[in-house]
Amino acid sequence: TQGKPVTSLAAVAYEAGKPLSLEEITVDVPKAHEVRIQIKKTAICHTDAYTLSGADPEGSFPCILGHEGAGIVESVGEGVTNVKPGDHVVALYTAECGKCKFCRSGKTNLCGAVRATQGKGVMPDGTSRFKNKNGEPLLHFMGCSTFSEYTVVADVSVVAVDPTAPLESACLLGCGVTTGYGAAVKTADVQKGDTVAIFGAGTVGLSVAQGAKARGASQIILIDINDSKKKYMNEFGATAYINPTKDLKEDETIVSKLIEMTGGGLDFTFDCTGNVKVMRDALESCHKGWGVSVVIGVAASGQEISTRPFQLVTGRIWKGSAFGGIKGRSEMGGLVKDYQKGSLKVDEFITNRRPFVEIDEGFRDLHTGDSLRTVLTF
Ligand code: NAD
Ligand code: AHE
Ligand code: ZN
Repeated sequence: TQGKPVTSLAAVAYEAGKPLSLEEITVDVPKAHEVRIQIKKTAICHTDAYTLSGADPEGSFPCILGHEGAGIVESVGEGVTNVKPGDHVVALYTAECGKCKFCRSGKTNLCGAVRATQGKGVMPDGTSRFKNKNGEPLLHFMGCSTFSEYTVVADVSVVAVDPTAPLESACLLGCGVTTGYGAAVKTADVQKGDTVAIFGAGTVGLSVAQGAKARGASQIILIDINDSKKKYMNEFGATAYINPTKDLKEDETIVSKLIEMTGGGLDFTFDCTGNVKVMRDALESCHKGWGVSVVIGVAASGQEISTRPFQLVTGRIWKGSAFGGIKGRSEMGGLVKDYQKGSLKVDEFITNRRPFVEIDEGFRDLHTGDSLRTVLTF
């Protein structure tokens, strides 16, 4: 197949809010500094559902969604040196070129190399490698497009991983697990004895919990409005669970309850819901003087956060985290090693396994609230 377009089963999102279309598409050859991957496993992250719903201001259609995927390099374009055909790889929606202002800063995992074209759904040369049977181009998504058996990504957007690690586990490191774990251990840098509250007990929130536990947090409080999430709390190290729609007394708010439970507020809080009202509660339940609230959740187009500036004047810090602050190409190998030696839980997030053609059911799994990750197999 090297050097030729390939036919690929894909789930095409033609329009926001419309069902995905399972069809055969054509995936072009990788150009210079591009890599064609045969995706073996892809999971569905809440962000895929968010963009499909039409809530993402960057969502452009028709496109091929999916950004939590792992597979095998099928072919590479000219000038690619970081991976070769046969390598087991994870696609990275946060690229790492190592050369741009962001990469060189040492201050962030964000990379400027391909982000502008990535946001427009095209490869760095401004064109797409996907087309449907009618020859119409289909857009890429988050630089990954893992809802296609074959995809093309920029070389800076892919990392090779130990081939002995199962690809179904590696794929979860492409977003949810890494995002939450990294937000706790890197962005927040939780320390032994710290108190932590996590709003939203999905894969991202529970991964924050496991990061906080790894750091020796003294209290890890999970907040979710869906009680089917409570059963996961012990597995990932949470010490308490609150459903604010049921577990509060009449004169309590989630903020007052958390402040009371922690003798003044949390050292760290995390929003893993994408709800801007929840983001405010997360900030306001931080301890005066030093509490840090980390926004991870992705809010719909037009939504804005607000609080009284006095909350910040009195020492609370509002910050955000993308991909857990993790630099994908430099740090993925370490996460895979942690997984292999048993110190990073990954498989525990796989609650459903399905063939790729059941992708619609996979989205339904996500919306029932009972599942964590559905892994789809090509
Ligand atoms: P998920 O759907 O699996 O989990 C979200 C959880 O939040 C669910 O359990 C849901 O019941 C709960 N929830 C919803 N509204 C709530 C509320 N008002 N109060 C408390 N809990 C509430 O999603 P996920 O895949 O874990 O992703 C979580 C969020 O993080 C999403 O917004 C996603 O888009 C975002 N995300 C961001 C990054 C990043 O790098 N910043 C990466 C991955 C995901
Ligand atoms: N496109 C949206 C924002 C989407 C967003 O915030 N994405 C997260 C990753 S979610 C993964 O599941 C992120 O890391 N963003 C940083 C980046 O560079 O995209 C919008 O509002 O325009
Ligand atoms: Zn994601």
